[in-house]
Amino acid sequence: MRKIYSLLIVIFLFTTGCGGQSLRQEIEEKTEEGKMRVGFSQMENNSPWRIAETNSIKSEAEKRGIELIFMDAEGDVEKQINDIKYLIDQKVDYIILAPKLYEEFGEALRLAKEAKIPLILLDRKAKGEPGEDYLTLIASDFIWQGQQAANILVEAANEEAYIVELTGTEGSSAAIDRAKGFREIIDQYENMTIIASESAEFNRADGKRVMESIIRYREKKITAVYAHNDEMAIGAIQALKAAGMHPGQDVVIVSIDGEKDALKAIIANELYASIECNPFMGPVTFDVIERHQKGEEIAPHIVSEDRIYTIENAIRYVDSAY
Ligand code: GYE
Repeated sequence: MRKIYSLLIVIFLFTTGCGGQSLRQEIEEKTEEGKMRVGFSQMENNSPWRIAETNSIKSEAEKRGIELIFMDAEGDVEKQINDIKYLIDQKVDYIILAPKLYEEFGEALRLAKEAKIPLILLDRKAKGEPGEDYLTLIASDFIWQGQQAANILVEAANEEAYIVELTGTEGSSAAIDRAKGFREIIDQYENMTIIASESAEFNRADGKRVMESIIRYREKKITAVYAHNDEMAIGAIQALKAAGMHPGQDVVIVSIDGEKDALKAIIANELYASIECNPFMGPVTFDVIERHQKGEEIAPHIVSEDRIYTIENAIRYVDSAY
């Protein structure tokens, strides 16, 4: 009997054209009957940062009694698009999407919207309008991170450096904006020169490999490295050491994330600083979902607050880092 009533309410709301309200009502009906179901499409799950983020989402869902359908695209954008289609077919109540690239998710966003499934972009941007093509973006401010990395490097290098930039995945919003923010500052200094800029895919093995090849073919002395994440910086440190250089002494290195190995490298005086990129986004993400269910207004971009790790504070945070 209750089911019939629920159905009648939903039909009533649809026919009276309550728009966004009817969708929310429908979700409430569903949750009343059973658990809410949320799909999470993760781009890959193979680095400390990604694993920390995945675990944060999973444990928060569990804590709140929400069923989570987890999809790992294993770095494959085609698979990630299919994963989203699968979640839409599963008629989940919400989709959380950590998109690998910026440009390629237009169709997926459109399909979720057509299916009236609110979609939250997590940690990276995908092209589209918040509130229109997706509900909101929950992520760090990558431009700010790039600017901070540059400011720190300028100071540490006394406004003069030959910089190697190890960029993240080409076409990802994290790589695009971290490069942009960095240049906004670096370009103001005549003697801060980027001598090489190459992608190392946000991972340690490529960081090492790419750094090795840059060292081999360099024309100028390398005095600084800016890596778009810690994993690549750690790979670069290994390559520099293998080539007889002394990271922390003759090469200043700055990166982004704040993972445990990076804090250890700061304490070892090999990494100069790491700009935090907080991966623990479970609580804020499910708060957004709960607030949205209550009909509250959701801001288009929810920005994580990130700190800066240096020798001043790394010891304090290393044990609790991921
Ligand atoms: O910094 C990096 C990861 O998109 C914020 O992606 C994320 C970045 C993070 O692979 O380590």
